[in-house]
Amino acid sequence: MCCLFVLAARTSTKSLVVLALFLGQPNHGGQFCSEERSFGVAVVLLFFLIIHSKTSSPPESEEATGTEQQVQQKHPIPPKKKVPDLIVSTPATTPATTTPSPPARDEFLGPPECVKKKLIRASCGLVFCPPWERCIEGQCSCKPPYMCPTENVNSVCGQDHKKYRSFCQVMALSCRTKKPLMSHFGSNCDASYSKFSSLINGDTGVVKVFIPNKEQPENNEELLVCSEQWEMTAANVVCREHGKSLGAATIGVHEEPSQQKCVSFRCQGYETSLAECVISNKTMREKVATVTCYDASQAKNDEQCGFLCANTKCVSLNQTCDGVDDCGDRSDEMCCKQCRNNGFLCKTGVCLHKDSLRDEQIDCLDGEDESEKHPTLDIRARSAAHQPPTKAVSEYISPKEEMRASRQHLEGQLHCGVPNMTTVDNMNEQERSSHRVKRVVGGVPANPTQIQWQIALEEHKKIDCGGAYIGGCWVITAAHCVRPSPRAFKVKFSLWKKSRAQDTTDIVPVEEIRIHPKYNPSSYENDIALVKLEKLPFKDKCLEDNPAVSAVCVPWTTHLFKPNYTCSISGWGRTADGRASQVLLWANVSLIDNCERFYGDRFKPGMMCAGDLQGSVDSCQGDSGGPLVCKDELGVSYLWGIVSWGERCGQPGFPGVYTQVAHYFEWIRIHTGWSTVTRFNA
Ligand SMILES: [Ca+2]
Ligand SMILES: [Ca+2]
Repeated sequence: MCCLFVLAARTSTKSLVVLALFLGQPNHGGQFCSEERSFGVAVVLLFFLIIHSKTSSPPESEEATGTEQQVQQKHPIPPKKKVPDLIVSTPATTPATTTPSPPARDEFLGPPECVKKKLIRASCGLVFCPPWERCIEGQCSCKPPYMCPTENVNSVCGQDHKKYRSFCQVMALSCRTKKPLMSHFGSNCDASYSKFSSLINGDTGVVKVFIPNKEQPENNEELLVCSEQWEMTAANVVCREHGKSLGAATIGVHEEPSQQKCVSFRCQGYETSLAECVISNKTMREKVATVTCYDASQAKNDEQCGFLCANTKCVSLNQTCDGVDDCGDRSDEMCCKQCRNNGFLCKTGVCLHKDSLRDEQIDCLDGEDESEKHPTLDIRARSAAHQPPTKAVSEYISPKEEMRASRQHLEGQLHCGVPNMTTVDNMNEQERSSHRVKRVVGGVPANPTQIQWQIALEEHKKIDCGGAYIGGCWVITAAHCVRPSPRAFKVKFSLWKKSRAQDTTDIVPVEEIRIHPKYNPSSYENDIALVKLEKLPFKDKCLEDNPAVSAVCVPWTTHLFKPNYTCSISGWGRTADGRASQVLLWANVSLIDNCERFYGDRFKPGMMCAGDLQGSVDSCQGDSGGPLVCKDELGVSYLWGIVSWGERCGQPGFPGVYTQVAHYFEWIRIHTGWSTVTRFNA
């Protein structure tokens, strides 16, 4: 299949003329249409002339239809098929007018179509898995314990009197057996040492814990739980520890006439025992925490229940969307429009506990909870948490450091999405004299080393397609740009002028081309291909270190960026005068949802739209296969789309269509391996 070129022009009257033309017809044998190309160029010019003549007067609808027909004749229209429903979850959108029965309308919880999906803690399209789990097909799954990091970790004693290397390792084992295993941090674990235990008083509901003192076993302590920080999250954990799978029903306060020694627990919700939570602030109090565990017989039917958790537990409506895991499976926090009680709303609609803000762990997919625009609530508490658990006075037992180390270890495996700014700045300096580049929206020349993941795909000495470098030996492009003959292709890194290499340009031969097995050249479904680069001689890498080349991150979830988000596209897009741009161009585009409204059933799952509904040339810049890149809240760039096809772009109602990269995450991961494609949930 050959060549979708997107052509764009900007006329003096600001009418924007754009054509998407297929040069030649789709074919099956992977033949490339070099002969049709000159004919195609003539057609391009002809179309340009037709359209250009119409831009001087306001277009009438009949004329527009005529143009559409002409264009569509060039566009292969697949046979009419029933379009499968596109799965687009947009918790941020307003609920449909027909609201299903419960849950009742609430200004915090919703929308209902999200609630119906029964999303939980393990729904890793929306949240992160803990370090001992990885995300497979949208669900967190237990990892083998050996995959836990081994540096900067503290040993842990298990309830089985065995010593384990790290918190992560114990949790990975617990994850598989679904039974509590952790007792306490320490290395003296044999049977002569006591273990962590907890007790719920059958009459009062008062929670008592026994915490081994790893330094001085003679100072082992029996303590109550202080009521100040006592929340449902921790109450659920202690009930689960005692065999109540649905956790706690209520929490409360018990007052004693005299002061008692107590500690506070802060849990995340995934724990199988209070031993795995942060234990802090040993103090004296008259008021202590109580719990009553949830009995399955307490279950109410749908009408009586304020909110029915995914695990069938019933909680009240005002327990939803407050950042506290009341359900025990987090299902009460997954579909929110706003958060109660100072919870923090991620753009994915998940409410976080207020303590998750600026705690140095990314909790929102886009990192917004760690963005500098949010002030830290308690800087002192944070710096105390930085110290090793043994030295911290208040948090005397805490897996937080371990969690942080594990996440850092995992997330530090891959560097992507952050260009090398030194290179950009240096090159800018060099180019400043000859090219004064104004950074405005809309197809402006890039700086020579600005878009460091952009590649040019050269086929038989001709560049018709772009692509994106995702790290290792891998490049992603559109399936319609390639055919399975690696020798015909070369990948050009850090190319700026299309026809002339710059100092930083690297040209790498291709070893293999993997086209998506379900790519359909007539409908452009699954228009994605992986290009595997040839290794350097006697080396285990495919390109020499190049400060002007950086990998872009591969998004692992379709929830990372929402409609209307501004992203950028780049390529050597052609202009209406038929000539390709000599230098790499870039432009801003917005993500557009419900693209069926523009393209009907030609818009398929795995496709995505972007552009400008007002009709701007921006959406058409860039060659096929080129990257559409979105930046998250921490400045990390993700390859969100691949330029695939478009029609009459630049006119209202015809946004550019892109391959939605996140939709193909599993396919990409299987071919390239975890370490190439993702920092998170791996
Ligand atoms: Ca809640
Ligand atoms: Ca956080």
